[in-house]
Amino acid sequence: MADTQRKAELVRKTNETDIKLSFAVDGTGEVKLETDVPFLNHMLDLFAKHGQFDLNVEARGDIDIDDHHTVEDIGICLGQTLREALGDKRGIKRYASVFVPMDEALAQVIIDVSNRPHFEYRAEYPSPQVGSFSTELVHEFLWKFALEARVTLHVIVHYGKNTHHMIEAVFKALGRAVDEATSIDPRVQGVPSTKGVL
Ligand SMILES: [Mn+2]
Repeated sequence: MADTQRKAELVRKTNETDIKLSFAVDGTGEVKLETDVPFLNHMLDLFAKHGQFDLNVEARGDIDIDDHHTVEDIGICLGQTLREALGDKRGIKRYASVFVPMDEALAQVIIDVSNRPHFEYRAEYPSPQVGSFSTELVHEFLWKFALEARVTLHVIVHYGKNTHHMIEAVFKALGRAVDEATSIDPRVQGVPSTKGVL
């Protein structure tokens, strides 16, 4: 698999953040996360472990303001590396719909690796914060990821009581959905689109 492993890396530096990120779709869940946002580290760890991705993120950001730019820009970088890693998308399944429970919480992620960026989000959390992390940043991360990966992404949190659990279920479901949609289906000849291109 070593020669054909689908992976990408990038360095992105702005006045707000400084990010180095490498992402392997065909990984084994090997994760190294050094960002200034501990809750996001926890969520990215779940995403990569449950998607069997390799993910290495080094991110410094202007968290003296708040976590917003750092979370947003990591979403951008992850989306860009996913898109680059997939190349012409030959042979992929393209679609996935995944439910993941986390105790009392249930999340669903539906993805189409479509080259058509679109994001739908239905989630209402009982708490606006998890520790020092603002739950509104989950939306920020996911929609920038969808935009840059150029995927159609629908994220629904059906129910839950514990905000930490609800967001965990989202990131686990995202990992499993990206894994399934990007997996190679031997029945797929070429690119899975009637247009012939994705
Ligand atoms: Mn947890």
